[in-house]
Amino acid sequence: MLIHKYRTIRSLKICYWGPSMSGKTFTVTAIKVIKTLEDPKSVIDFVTVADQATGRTVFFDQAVFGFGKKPNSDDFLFKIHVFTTAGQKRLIETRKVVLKGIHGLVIVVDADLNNWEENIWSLKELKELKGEEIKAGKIPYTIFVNKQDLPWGTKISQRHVRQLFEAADVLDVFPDLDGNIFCGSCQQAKDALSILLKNTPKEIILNEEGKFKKEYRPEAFNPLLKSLEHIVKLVIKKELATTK
Ligand SMILES: Nc1nc2c(ncn2[C@@H]2O[C@H](COP(=O)(O)OP(=O)(O)OP(=O)(O)O)[C@@H](O)[C@H]2O)c(=O)[nH]1
Ligand SMILES: [Mg+2]
Repeated sequence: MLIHKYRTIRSLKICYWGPSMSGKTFTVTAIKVIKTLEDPKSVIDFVTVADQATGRTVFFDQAVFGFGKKPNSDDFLFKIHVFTTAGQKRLIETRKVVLKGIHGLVIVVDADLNNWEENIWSLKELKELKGEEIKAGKIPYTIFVNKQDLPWGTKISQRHVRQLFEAADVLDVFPDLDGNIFCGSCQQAKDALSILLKNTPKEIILNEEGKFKKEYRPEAFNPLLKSLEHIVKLVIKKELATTK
């Protein structure tokens, strides 16, 4: 019975939403890199469409990850299609396309206090486009506050998130902040991994199958991975409840 239910929700679409330069592409790329090292089969596809000169996303990035290993098999129960939106204001039409049919959202906040207004604008636009569905509980969400490597006093940290959502006048749409906020830095994750790979002999960090041992995963990756895993779990829970 459970297997049957799972079959009905095999593909999930998760969208990373946030202002330009908040780190959506960087976050999904970092997740792809660590997954490729730890379990290459869990990375089914990865495409990024960026402007050559600026590196900014012009349409979307897409990654497809396997999630939930079937017992005694290399197959996964779910295919997670992860999309990032193009954050530049002028690209609203592409964002509307990417938002179509999403099952869940990871809202990326740019922790740089200089970008407070950009965050507000991005949250307001999300409310305008998907507010009703989110409010009705049809689209679960998690919040990833990136760039926590910025110095204290210049950044938005966990305790400021409610203030930000209040300032954007979106608390009616996102009442459940507690437990859904993950703070991290993809820059720190990248730097920590580079140092580890450079300084540690391969025979220590790789297992006999040539896979990166999870116990060596730099801690900085955890908030990135947890914000995605948490949204996937929320979506599966919701889908199971509605297919009963
Ligand atoms: N200090 C710091 N900078 C970061 C971090 N993550 C991203 N950045 C910076 O932000 C830039 C933009 O990151 P992207 O991932 O391309 O941003 P994006 O949200 O995909 O932007 P769009 O594609 O325009 O919507 C990067 O080149 C970094 O310079 C971080 O954790 N810390
Ligand atoms: Mg991008």
